[in-house]
Amino acid sequence: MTATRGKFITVEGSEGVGKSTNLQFISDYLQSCGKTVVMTREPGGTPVAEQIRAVLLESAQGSMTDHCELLLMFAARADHLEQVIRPALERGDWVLCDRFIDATYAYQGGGRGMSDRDIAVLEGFILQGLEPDLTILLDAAPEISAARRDARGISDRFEVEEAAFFARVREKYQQRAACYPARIALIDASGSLEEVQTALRTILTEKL
Ligand code: Z5A
Repeated sequence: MTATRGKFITVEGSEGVGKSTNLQFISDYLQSCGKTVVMTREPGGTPVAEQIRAVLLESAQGSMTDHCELLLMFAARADHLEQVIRPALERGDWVLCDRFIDATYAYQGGGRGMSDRDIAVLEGFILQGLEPDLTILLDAAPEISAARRDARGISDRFEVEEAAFFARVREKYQQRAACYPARIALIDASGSLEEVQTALRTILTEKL
């Protein structure tokens, strides 16, 4: 990375908790501070990674093994990192990504029960030491995020999982926030959008 490397910000949390809504808010805030922002998402962000996303989200439930799912997440991430994230950071742009590596620990690790050690091996191989400068974790009880998701009315292969799956996902996210307090800022996302965005503005001002 060059001395002018941009910053890498990721936004995480359970389904429907408000990531996309707040990603736009963060992007607007950063641009008002004069930053060039590349907004992207995982799985996805390149033509091939978007095709992998479609396989991951639209396949029938039970149609793929947990190992296949994990490797597809990292295959999409490898393409995204090399084609979008690393070049943008090298240019000095700020990359704002809807989900990244913490989602893998939360969903494939917490949700599916795969081992953190196996995920860490793939993380080392594909990320080569790159980590976000800041991760915003939007946290809310599963009932709240499920209600927001249902109001929006779309269900993918993950969203049809049982409540216990999402409880494990949330627990793993919370564990990671406790393990990496300098990088992961946990925001209570159960309040109104205005309350959440006030908290976001405070964190962005403090950290960046
Ligand atoms: N996945 C994985 O398993 N492993 C990985 O490594 C990665 C991903 C990277 C796709 O993610 C799936 O991939 C995901 C995990 C898996 N599946 N699940 N579940 P995704 O990010 O595309 O899918 P998603 O989590 O369902 O995101 P989403 O549908 O875009 O939801 P969101 O971005 O969190 O929420 P939103 O669309 O901004 O808000 C939902 C609604 O709530 C909307 O009407 C808002 O206006 C409303 N909202 C938002 N905030 C508030 C507040 N504060 N109050 C009231 N209403 C609100």
